[in-house]
Amino acid sequence: MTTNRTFTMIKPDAVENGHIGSILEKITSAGFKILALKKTQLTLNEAQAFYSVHCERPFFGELVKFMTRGPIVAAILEKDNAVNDFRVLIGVTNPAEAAEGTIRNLYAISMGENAVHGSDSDENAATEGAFHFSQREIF
Ligand code: IDP
Ligand code: MG
Repeated sequence: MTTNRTFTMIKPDAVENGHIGSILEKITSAGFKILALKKTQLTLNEAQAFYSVHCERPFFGELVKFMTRGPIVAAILEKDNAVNDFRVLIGVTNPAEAAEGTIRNLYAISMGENAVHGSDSDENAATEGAFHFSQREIF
């Protein structure tokens, strides 16, 4: 089943560098509707839980430290084919290889500090959205 929803975070690097507005503009211009939106900051435990699939990877410690160092903006987005279309809009993980005009190409700094998160499946989009938002925060 496809939900037509995905989940994103504007990561601490992009928030620090003043890119919240530009990134939200790219997202809505690409046809995504914002169903839920908040600025928040992950605790260490929350970041470890959110990224638990990566816990064996060598960059896990660095990732958790980065993701907790400052506020993020979390959002649930809706569009036909949301998960795949959003991955195209943000570009690949390494901004040096991200296609021209993608959010990571425009705003990311490095493989780790890559401006935005995008869910990789409908199932993870639902789990990640529920991690950050209660039902009464989704419209
Ligand atoms: P994705 O965000 O494009 O789906 P994943 O492989 O799921 O990429 O990795 C999750 C996050 O972990 C990345 O967005 C990035 O912030 C970080 N990351 C991935 N690979 C590396 C790395 O080799 N060094 C440092 N950080 C990394
Ligand atoms: Mg991923």
